[in-house]
Amino acid sequence: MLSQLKQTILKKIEKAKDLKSLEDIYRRFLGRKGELTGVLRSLKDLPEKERREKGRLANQIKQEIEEKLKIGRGKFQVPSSKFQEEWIDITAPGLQPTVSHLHPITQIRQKVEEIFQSMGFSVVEGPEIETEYYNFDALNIPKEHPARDLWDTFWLKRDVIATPYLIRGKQSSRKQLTTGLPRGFASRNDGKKLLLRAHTSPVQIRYMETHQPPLRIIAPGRCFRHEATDASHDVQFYQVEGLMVGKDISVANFRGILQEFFKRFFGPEIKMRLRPSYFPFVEPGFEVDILKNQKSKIKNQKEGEWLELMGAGMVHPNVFKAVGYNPRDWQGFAFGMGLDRLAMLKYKIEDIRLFYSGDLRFLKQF
Ligand code: FA5
Repeated sequence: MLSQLKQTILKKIEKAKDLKSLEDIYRRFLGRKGELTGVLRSLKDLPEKERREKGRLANQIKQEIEEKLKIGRGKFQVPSSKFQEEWIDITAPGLQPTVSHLHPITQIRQKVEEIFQSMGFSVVEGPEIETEYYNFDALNIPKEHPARDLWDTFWLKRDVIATPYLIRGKQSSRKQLTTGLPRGFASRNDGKKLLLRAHTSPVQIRYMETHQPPLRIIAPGRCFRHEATDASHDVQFYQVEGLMVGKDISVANFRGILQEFFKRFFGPEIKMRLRPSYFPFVEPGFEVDILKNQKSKIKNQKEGEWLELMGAGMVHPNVFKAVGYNPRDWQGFAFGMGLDRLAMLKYKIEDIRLFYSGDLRFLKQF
């Protein structure tokens, strides 16, 4: 009778489809009023010999059934992998959040600012949306001047300048130049056409209009040009304008300051050269090239080749006249350095377009 009961229970366990049916089986046979429990309870009324034999058998069956129920429950319970997935070790150390970092061009700009600030230059900023006057006319590039082609840019339809005109002092404390116009508007919108500035040279004009010499500033910022892109040219890029005006500032001062800058930026091995060149807003004008001793990775550039880094020269008398300075009293130098090219030389980057690709595999290397 006992072994029959055992078979019945085992069959039911085998056929059970869920946890609930297993619990029903348990309650029906092993619960307080269960059939097997009843058998076990009735043992006490049997003679001793029979009680011992039946008792052992009934307990064995009980154990076996409990074991099978346990296995059965395991089958229907949530899979263990799911448990592992959802399991949280609250004692584990926290995950380090990903910390973003500055774009390589920003890092280069900060380094450049730091070096020039240590040489007494203030850092100023001008608007990216400029008027034709500041980008061209005031820089001695009147309409129809062929040099306008060199700085072909994007012309705008709307008559709004939304970029704030800021100046930063030696300690990098930002303050806005007093323009007489609400914050965010350039100091002079003379009704001429608007454009995206092709160079940072307009900041020279804006600064000199509101300050008296002697002065030394740098003006980093974004520039735009309507030209075909290649490995060293893009339609947007960064420049740092430099301007130093005084009673007797000469090309020798320019050379000395630049040499010091390059030495601190690249290291003592750096070689630079000045080449005569033409810009309407300087006289004489030159271009500055850099030679790196190390093997260059710039596309199409063989080892030991020069890379043009900046245009420069002595400020043209007409520029001084445009801002109300007497050219007989003052002289100075100005330069416009390509920040992207500086970064390319520093990090040995072969293509300027990588800076603007937004490719994290590239950007995470800096
Ligand atoms: C100028 O823009 C003059 N404003 C520089 C200047 C300032 C001359 C003050 C005299 C006095 P240029 O067009 O050569 O000059 O540009 C200067 C530098 O900007 C170049 O040497 C180069 O490093 C960088 N540059 C110019 N065009 C691009 C471009 N499309 N992509 C990346 N960098 C450029």
